[in-house]
Amino acid sequence: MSTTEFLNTDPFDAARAAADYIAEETGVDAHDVALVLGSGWGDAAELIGETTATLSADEVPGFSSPSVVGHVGTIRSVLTKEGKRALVLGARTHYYEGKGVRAVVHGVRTAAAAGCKTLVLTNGCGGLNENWTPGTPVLISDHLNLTATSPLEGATFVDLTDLYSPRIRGLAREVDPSLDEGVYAQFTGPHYETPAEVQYAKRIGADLVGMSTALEAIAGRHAGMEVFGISLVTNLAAGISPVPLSHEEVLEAGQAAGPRISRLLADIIAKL
Ligand code: 8IG
Repeated sequence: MSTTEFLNTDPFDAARAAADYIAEETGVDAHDVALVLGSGWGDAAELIGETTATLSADEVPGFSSPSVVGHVGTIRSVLTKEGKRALVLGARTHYYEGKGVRAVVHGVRTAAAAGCKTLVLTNGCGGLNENWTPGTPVLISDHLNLTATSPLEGATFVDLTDLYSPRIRGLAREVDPSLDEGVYAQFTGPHYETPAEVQYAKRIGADLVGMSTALEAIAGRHAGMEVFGISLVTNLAAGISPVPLSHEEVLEAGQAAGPRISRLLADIIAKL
């Protein structure tokens, strides 16, 4: 499906086509839970279960290869110990890629069309709380959509109260009671914020700043899925730390967090 074809197709028909392709190729008629892997979370799905099928994202209708190096462009079907089918989307389309909001939420709509009742959104982001050293996972309690757009079109008045499932956040805290929560602000990117923008975000209630998740969460709620979001703070947001963080430190912190966030994700999914 070309970009033009995709844009001329009803987004839910496009999602149906992708879901049918996934069912055919994985041999799994219906998946239960979808997992979107963001920066730093690429290896975190390894403990969830046994991968039974791996598709290259660009072979699935409406998907395209990720433009960010380090983002994994695969769609996997994973069988958990509990017998649940997880659809692991390693390829997220970001708003800053300029492919439009429909492309951004195509994976989420495909997951819903594939039968998923639960949507787990992960991301790497900047933190506004100085206690959150790079490598700290934080539960998303709510969001500020600063993209000035919506994945919903027309008079689609969807309620977003409790968008980030209090039930699943509770399960996550059963796994790790030390987990903090925060409000995630989605900026469009691809540039990072200025220190003034970070202060603005702080004053309007943000704890985390990133370039994904909010639009996907809205589409997930609209599609009827229970949404869970978890961020990996990979850096302090611009101007929060007196010393500019070195990219090396950030990568190291992300690496060091690997085993913890992998275990965490697998344990949360086991409890769903
Ligand atoms: I990793 O500091 C990562 N992604 N907007 N700001 C925004 N996105 C991010 C940041 C950050 N760090």
